[in-house]
Amino acid sequence: MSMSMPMPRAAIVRSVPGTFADALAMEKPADPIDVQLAKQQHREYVKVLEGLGLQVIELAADDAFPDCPFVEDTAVVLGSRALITRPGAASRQGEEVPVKQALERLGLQTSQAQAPAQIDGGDVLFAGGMLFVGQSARTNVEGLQALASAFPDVRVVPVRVPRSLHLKTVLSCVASDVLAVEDSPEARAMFASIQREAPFLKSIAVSPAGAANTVLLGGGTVIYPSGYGRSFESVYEPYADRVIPVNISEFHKADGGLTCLSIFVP
Ligand code: CIR
Repeated sequence: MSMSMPMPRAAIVRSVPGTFADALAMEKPADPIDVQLAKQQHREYVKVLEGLGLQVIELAADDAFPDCPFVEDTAVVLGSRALITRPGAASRQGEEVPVKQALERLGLQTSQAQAPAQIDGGDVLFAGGMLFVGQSARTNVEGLQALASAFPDVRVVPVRVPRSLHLKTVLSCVASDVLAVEDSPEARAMFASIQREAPFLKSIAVSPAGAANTVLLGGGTVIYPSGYGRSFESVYEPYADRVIPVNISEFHKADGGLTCLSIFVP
């Protein structure tokens, strides 16, 4: 059983644009993205969040930004403050504008990462009271410093991400002191450097690649990505009070996990 945290009050999501098949991908998917199916999967994810009692703020899609549903990358929220990021992919810079407005409408105090900082929210994991920040192709040391300035009271720890897109591509929280960690040498090394700072954090090994990106919400609720040909209920149930699968196969094709699709506001 998990130590329960409160449910966030709101989630910001962004609809799937008609251009979503052009979203960035490290490897071109064998099966092209089915945009209609992506829209349907996104609607189902939104329904799950609404079913949990969250206010869902759905920003309009913008065809000029094929990656815009991956809102997580555009802001990092902690308490009543948000750092608006400067996304690491040039084609994504600008996605943060409506997200900033939405966060301010919700009453958050925002600050903005400035060039040469680059930071994607997918590289930021809040665990054990610290902010772990992937140093990846998308997030540089200036990005990490922007985060540290936005949250001066929180310890900020760099974690090297040699191959994956983001830190949270391969690990995420399933409980306040438990991380799901992809069963790969890269992910294990990343978790080891996290554990050096936070020895009280435990891990559970999850495969295949991509399956370790879960969303932890209040009341010990874990949403996990299904569509990997197996179910993870039995893996997560010992740590969670409620486990909900959501199939996001079309987002995986563009290197997106479940966490990418929302920003939670306490
Ligand atoms: C990108 O390459 O930026 C998008 N296709 C995927 C972003 C995934 N975001 C995330 O993991 N937070």
